[in-house]
Amino acid sequence: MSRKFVVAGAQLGPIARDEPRSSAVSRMCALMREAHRRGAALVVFPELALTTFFPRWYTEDAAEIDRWFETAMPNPDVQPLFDLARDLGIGFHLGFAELTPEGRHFNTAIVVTETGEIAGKYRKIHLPGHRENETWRAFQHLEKRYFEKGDLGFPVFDAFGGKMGMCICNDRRWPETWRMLGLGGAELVVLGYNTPFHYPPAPEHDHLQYFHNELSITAGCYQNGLWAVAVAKAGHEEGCDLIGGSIIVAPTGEVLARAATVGDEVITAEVDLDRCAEIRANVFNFALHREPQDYHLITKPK
Ligand code: CDT
Repeated sequence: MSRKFVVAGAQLGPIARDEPRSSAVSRMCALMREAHRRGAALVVFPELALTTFFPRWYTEDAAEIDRWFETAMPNPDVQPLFDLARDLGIGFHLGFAELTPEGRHFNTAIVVTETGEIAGKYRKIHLPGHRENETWRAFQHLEKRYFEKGDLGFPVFDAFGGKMGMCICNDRRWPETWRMLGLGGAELVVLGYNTPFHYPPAPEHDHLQYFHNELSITAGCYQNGLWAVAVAKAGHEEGCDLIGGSIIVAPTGEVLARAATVGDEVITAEVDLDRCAEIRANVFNFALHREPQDYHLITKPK
């Protein structure tokens, strides 16, 4: 496969609490068709793309929570997306809540090839928010309650003619995420996010949400010489405003495409994986310039 191809980000607008998965999947199919019409080989959907962002509600009822999770992937609700992708010959990235046969809960993402195979899987490592009901907040952010920390590390895998990696939402704010992916050789990182505009512990930063999103992703790309497609679930969802700002970023840190709305929207750009070398063979030539013997604090247990 050519190392030069079009990628698409398929931003989703809000998903209502009572919106069935079939509706979310049919919206994603429409976006996938549009991505294909624009020549994309790969289309990236957001974090937890099949449902509303349920960690905003507290419950002690395990059954109530488990209904947001997928026990198999694909499953009958999601099969139309897999079928359409294979018919069109397009790959995709999908974020979803995963409930394993052992009863473990993860915030998960997969990359599916144009032939319908799952080429890579990632389980979110940096889980933000809190465990208990904090009633002073305008809304909850209970990822620490409902998910276990991912147990797959930061895998880098072969797909779309290059090396790919994933991270999920809060992971993108951590330089360690990008460095692990960069050291693993990733050339294209795909990620989804659900980022509320309002951050209850530090509301004085609310106006910086879009800036911090781009700052984190563009720095991660530049400092590791890799491409990224970062895609939001956006808009006014169940009383909570989620930022949009989905972007496609080059290894130079330049933003090549940016969503203009907070609704369902496709963005595209041409990716040339060989351009990673512009950075990796030069300013961030890891073999030549990294000094890990002086970085011991980074890996010291907390
Ligand atoms: N989904 C997710 O990880 N969201 C967080 C919100 C801020 S922390 C409560 C993020 O980093 O965008």
